[in-house]
Amino acid sequence: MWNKAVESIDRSSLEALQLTRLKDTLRQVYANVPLLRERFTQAGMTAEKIDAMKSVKELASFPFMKKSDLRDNYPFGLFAKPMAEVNRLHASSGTKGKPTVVGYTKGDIENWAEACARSLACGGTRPSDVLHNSYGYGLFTGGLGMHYGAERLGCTVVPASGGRTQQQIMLLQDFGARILLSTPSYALNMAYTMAEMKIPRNSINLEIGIFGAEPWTEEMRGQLENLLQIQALDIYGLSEVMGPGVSVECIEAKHGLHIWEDLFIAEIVDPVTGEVLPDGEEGELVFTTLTKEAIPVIRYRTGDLSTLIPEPCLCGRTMRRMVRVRARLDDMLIIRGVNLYPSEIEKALLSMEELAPHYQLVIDRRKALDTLEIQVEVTEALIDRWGHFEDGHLDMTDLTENIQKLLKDSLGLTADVSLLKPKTLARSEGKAVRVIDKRKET
Ligand code: DLL
Repeated sequence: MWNKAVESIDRSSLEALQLTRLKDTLRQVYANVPLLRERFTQAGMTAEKIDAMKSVKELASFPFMKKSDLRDNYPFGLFAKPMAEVNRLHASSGTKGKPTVVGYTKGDIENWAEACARSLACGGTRPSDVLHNSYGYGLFTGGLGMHYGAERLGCTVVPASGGRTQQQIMLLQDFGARILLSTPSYALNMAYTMAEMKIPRNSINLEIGIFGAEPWTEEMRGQLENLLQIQALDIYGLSEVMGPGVSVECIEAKHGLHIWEDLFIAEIVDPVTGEVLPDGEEGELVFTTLTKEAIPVIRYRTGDLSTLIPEPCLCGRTMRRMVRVRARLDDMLIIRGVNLYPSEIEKALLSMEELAPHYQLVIDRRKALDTLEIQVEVTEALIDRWGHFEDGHLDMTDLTENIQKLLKDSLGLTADVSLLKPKTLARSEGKAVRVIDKRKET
């Protein structure tokens, strides 16, 4: 463990630490962020009540924050520190309008590096490792956030960022990285590019991939572990709360992501009513930051679906875990009355050996009904076995019907399926675009 005293802290000491830090954060926000002071006051939360708080559970009486609060107060309206103390800005580009902007003081950058160093170590990274960082460098928090963490841990960092995949593979061979950081979809792109370049596996030294920044499934983990012959671990975070390093799987158990609860309080709430749900129930993840100075967030609704796991982990860390994020609430599809998330379709598609893990979901509207077309590539092996697409030799009717039957049986979903030749769909260089919603284009 990178910081054993904290990572294996007993729960009552942790709660005492959380309470002290929570009260400090609430006081800072109350004093310096007019919008939140007004909301606290409306909810009956005065400075005296904050001082008198006896348990972190009392956090449940505070109002939520949402992404729209950051957008509506663009760019710096929710900052709790003057710009002279803000050392760095990051932003995440939303699909519409202005991005959400976050700021970091010197202290925030220190704590973030600490959380990322801890996360990397938790995922099996050692100080002596060469670490290849393919998260994008720039306004996105992935590249720089993990970079500082890896340097803090003592690694030799290769700041590759996304793109120029063939060159990245050459660097993997030449510099001998043991650790790869990237989105799962970019790791998949790298794996396929390596196969196309006929790179022998023993010419690269990779052993571990720490993947996140987008939803992915256990089935995708299986694919990545097979293709790259590595252990693939899940890391989670979001810029509004800090960036990468909010939670991560441990290499020992690879089951649930440890949340750094000395830095963040996690709650799971009912997405509709906002009611706090008990551990073990699935709902929307909500985070409160405990050390952030430039832009602390109180009960920030992530829009991500997960479940908290309270049971102790075999790795010895006492911090609660969260189940891998199943989906973003915003990504829910409603197709002819069936509600489902892209990850459920991914799971079904990846269970068929004839299909490659490259797919896209196209949603449209015909005669007032939403339709879904699943475009998915078949494997090279299938083409080799059966002949060529272009020659019209390949009769895919059976396969298409099998996929449709699987989707109907497992998800109750009726969808059009288009089988594509290998390498038809654009490959991801960062966060994959899985859903094309044509309804929004008109
Ligand atoms: O994606 C931070 C990050 C960078 C995390 C690198 C992990 C690794 P944002 O761009 O603000 O920040 O996007 C945050 O991405 O609310 C989730 O919906 C999604 N997300 C992040 N990590 C995971 C994950 C970064 N491991 C949004 N599994 C979050 C599923 C994830 N979804």
